[in-house]
Amino acid sequence: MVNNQEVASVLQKVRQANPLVHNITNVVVTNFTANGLLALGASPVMAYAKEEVADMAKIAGALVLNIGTLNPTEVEAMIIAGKEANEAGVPVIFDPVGAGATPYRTETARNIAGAVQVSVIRGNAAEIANTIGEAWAIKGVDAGEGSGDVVSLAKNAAKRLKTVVAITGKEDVVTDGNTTYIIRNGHPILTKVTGTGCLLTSVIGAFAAVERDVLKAAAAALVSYGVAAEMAAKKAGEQGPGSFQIAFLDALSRVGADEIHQYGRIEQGE
Ligand code: ATP
Ligand code: TZP
Ligand code: MG
Ligand code: MG
Repeated sequence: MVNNQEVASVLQKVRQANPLVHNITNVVVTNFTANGLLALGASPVMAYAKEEVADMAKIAGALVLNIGTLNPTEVEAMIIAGKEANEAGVPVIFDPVGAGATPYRTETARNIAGAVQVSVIRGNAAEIANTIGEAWAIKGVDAGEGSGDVVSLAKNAAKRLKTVVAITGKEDVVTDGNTTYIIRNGHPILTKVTGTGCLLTSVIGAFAAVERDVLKAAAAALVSYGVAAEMAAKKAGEQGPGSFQIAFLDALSRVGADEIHQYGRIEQGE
């Protein structure tokens, strides 16, 4: 059972180990992702060329693949990096941004999930559903509401892909197909800043780099991230998304055991 104590301990391990996180991500979120990882206490690197991704992936603590602004050259590099990470035992975290929005994205998400053994896949409900070949309207009204269907979707995806699945939204669900956690942290203003999902995927990478129990790592990342967002919203949420974004980077660098114990809301699901 992952509780706040364990969350705080994995967070502390991230800060102590300063893990190298290799990101192949989208052009929208690159700077925010690097700054977010630095604030948290990880060491980000972005490397995209197919000539170097294998060498970078194998020395990293985690590899993050994000198809937000995909193109064929980048997808090729992602698969090269992913296979090398698998060889080297480096956890691969996958964010199938926009799967279901266009056939190319959907097909690419499925291809990556098939070619690379992914440790954690994180997305909204529609992205996860479309990655496993289930129809789920992207931005469908059901996607972010309740947790019943989302829990079965997450478990189903975890079993199909043999991986840990994190579906985020108002509530986050994370499961390995057998054990499931529901996390009720975060703040709606996160949806007004682009890249907060993408940065979260990379933060899961930082946690997976220091904790071999991937489900525990992902759950700890979700709680820590959500609590940091609450701290930032309290401080600057009233001023708007711009001030919140800056306050959020600060909060990622400050969130610690005290705040996790006070605000962490993780419980085991069915
Ligand atoms: P989407 O494209 O659906 O917005 P995303 O990739 O941006 O997806 P989110 O699901 O928005 O990712 O998750 C990013 C962070 O925002 C997570 O920590 C999640 O818990 C949080 N979050 C999203 N919506 C809410 C909400 N309504 N209330 C609280 N936290 C939220
Ligand atoms: N367009 C392509 S990728 C991207 C946009 C706006 C960023 C998406 O970031 P997130 O974290 O899913 O909100
Ligand atoms: Mg969002
Ligand atoms: Mg996203």
